[in-house]
Amino acid sequence: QSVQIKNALISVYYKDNLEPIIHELNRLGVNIYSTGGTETFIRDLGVDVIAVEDLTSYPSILGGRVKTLHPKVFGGILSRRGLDSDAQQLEQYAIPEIDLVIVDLYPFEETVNSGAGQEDIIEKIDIGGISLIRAAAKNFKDVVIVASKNDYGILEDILKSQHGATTIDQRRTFAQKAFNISSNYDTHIFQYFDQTEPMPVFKQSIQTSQTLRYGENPHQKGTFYGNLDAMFTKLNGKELSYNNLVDVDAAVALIDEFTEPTFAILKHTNACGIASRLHTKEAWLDALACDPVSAFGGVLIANAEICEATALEIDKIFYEVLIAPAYTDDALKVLTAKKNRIVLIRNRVELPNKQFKTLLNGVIEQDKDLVVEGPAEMKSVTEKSATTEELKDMYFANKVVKHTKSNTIVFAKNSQLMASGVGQTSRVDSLKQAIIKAESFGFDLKGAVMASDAFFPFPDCVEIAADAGITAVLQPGGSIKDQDSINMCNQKGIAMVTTGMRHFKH
Ligand code: 93A
Repeated sequence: QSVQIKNALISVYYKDNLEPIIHELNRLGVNIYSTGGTETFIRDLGVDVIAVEDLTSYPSILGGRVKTLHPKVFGGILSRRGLDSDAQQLEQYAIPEIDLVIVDLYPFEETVNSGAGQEDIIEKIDIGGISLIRAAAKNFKDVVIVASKNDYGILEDILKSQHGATTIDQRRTFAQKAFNISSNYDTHIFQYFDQTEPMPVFKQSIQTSQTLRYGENPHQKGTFYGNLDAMFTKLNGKELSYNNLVDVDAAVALIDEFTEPTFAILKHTNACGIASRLHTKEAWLDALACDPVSAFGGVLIANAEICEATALEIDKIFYEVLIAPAYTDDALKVLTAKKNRIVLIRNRVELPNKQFKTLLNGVIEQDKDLVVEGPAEMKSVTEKSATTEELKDMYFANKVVKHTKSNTIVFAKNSQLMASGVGQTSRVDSLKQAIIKAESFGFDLKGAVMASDAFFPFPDCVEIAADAGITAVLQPGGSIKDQDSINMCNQKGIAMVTTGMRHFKH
C-alpha cells in the first residue's frame, strides 16, 4: 500500500517554503503540473514544469476563475487505481494519473479580516483549489493531498525519508487534515454570508477546546469548548472531568444568588447542602450537616475567602472540586496536600445570559433564569402572614429551588437547607422525599419553610407539609385550584406566599 509519486499537481497561493519540495520532487524525477503563478515560481527555480493549460489544452479563463476545473485534471486525481475501466478511460483521453496534489487556498479569511471590499472578498472564494483538495482527499487510497502551506515541511520530510513513496496511513492523515481545512474554509465563507444574530457563547468558546478524559461515562468521548483558564485558576488537582464541569457550572450559578458568606455542596447539579452564615467555617459546617452522606465526593463552592480553620474542616471529607474566590496561604497548605482534589479560584468573568442545549438534531436557546423574587414580591394569600424570619428563609429557599432539578421541594430554616426533594415526576413525591431526608438527618421541621418551583395542583402538598411541621410555604401560584391549597393552609394555621414566578429546571 506504499504508493510511489510519479506525477504531482501544485497550485498554491503562498509560495514561501515551497522551494525545498520542488527540488526534492525534481530529484525524485516526479513530473510537475502547475497553474499560472505557481508554474512561474517553479520555472524560476530552474525546474521543469508542465503548465496545466498544456495538459487541458485550455487556457486559464475568466481572469483565473477557471484554471484547473477540467476532466483532464480531475480525472487524473480521481481515477481508481487498479480498476480496469478507469485505466482504459485515462488512456482513451490521455489523462495522466496524478498522485500528489499540493494546494494552498486563496486566503479568504485573511482577506475578510483585512477589511477588503466585497468584490475582493468574493474573488477569494477558491473554487478550483477546494475541488482539488476534495478530489485528492476522496482518493486518499492512492493520492497524497497536502492542503496547506503549514504541511510543506511534513511532506518534505516524508519525500526525503521514504524516497518519494507514502504509506496509506500517511495519506489518510493528510486527507483528514484536508477535510478539516476545507470545512473550516467553507465555515468562514458561511460566516461571512451569515446575516443572522450570532450566538455569542458559541462563537467565542469554539476558539478553544479541551479533550476530556471521557464524557458522562467512560465509554463516551467528550470535549469541552471554552476557556476554563479564564474562568478558574487551578491551584491543585487532576483535570476536571465532564461531570465535574456540569456540577461546577451548576455550583457557580447557585452561589451567585448569594451575597452573604455562603457555602454550597452539589451532587449531580443539585445542592445537597447549603447555608449562609457570618463566617465561612460555620456556613461550611451547616451546609455539610444538611446531608453529610451525599456530600461525599461533591463539588463545594463558597463565595468568600477560605481560611485555615475552614480548610481544616473541609479537609475532613472527600470532595472532588472546591471553588472559592480566594484562599489564605495557610488554608492552601491544608488543601493542596492531597494531590487529586481539585482546588480552584473562581475568576470574575462575565457570563453570557443565554443558554443552549442540543436536542432533536438542533439547538434550543433561552435566556438564563436570572430573576429571583425577594420578600417584596411575595404576596401573602393566607389568614396568617409569614414572620420576618420565615420571609427571609423563603427567600433563601427560593434561590435554592431555582437551581434544583424539577419537580422540587426545598425546606429551609435559619438560612440553612434542611432537605430537598429533587427531580421527581410528581411534586408530592418530591415533598415526601424531602421529609424523609430531613428526618433521617435529625432535623426538626417545626418552624421551617417550604418552597416549591411550581404551583400545587392539589392541596395535598401543603397538608402533608403542615403535618410535618412546616409553618410557611412559598409557591408561584397560578393553579386553578390555588384556593384549595390556600384553604388547607388556613385550616392548618400556616402561612403561604405566592410569587407569580415559576422556576422549572430540567
Ligand atoms: O479561481 S479558482 O477558484 N479556479 C481554479 O480553477 C483554480 N485552480 C486553482 N482558483 C483556483 N486555484 C487556486 O489558485 C489554488 O487554490 C491556489 O490558491 C491558487 C494558485 O494560483 P497560481 O498558481 O496562479 O498562483
